Amino acid sequence: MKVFDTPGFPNPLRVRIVLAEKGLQAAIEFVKVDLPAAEHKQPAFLKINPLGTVPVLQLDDGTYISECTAITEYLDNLDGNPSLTGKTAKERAIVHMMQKRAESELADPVGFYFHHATPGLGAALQAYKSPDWPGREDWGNRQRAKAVAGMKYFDQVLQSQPYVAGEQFSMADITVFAGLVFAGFASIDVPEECVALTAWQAKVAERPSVKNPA
Ligand code: GTS
Repeated sequence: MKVFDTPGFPNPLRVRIVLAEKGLQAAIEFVKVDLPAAEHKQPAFLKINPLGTVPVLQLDDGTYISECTAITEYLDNLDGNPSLTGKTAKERAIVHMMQKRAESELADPVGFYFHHATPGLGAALQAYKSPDWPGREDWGNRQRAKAVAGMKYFDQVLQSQPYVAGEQFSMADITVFAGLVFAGFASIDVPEECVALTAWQAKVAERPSVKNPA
């Protein structure tokens, strides 16, 4: 299998943590995509993912799978022993619920803020990400506030359970963790009062898959 991505970037990190969690590092050939140069917005890449985002997984039969959630589902179920996406119907529902919240309330708003209210990754990419429009920066700054509210929400969740979706580490933890990595990159601090979130972040950072992602 191949993964098209940009090492060190937050969504690629999500899949690289999954690969390490599942012990699949050796099964993957990585193909580097030059994100700041907007390589992922050019026709060659749009053929493999029309939405122009990384990461993308290519299966050995040539099938392309984009979206971290879908890639994680595939990789987690390859061995018939899903450990990151839930086993029972209830577990799967809760993991997916929290995973969606991790994207919509934290990771996505951080990205929107970064690309709309800051210089982002420079001119080549910003031309695709955030062409000028009235109110763009104001909207971006409101996304920053949304991301901080998301941090407070996850802090509240983690006050009463060890992981984002309950008792076990899951795909939802990986998404919140990557969202916080992105927030750090975008200089959005975790509020000091979010003690549970900060403690959880330190605990997750110690996982072998997070210390040594694929
Ligand atoms: N929902 C997508 C997923 O789950 O894969 C989001 C992927 C995404 O936004 N990836 C970013 C990207 O390709 C890379 S990163 O910033 O997360 O590292 N952005 C490029 C773009 O132009 O949207």
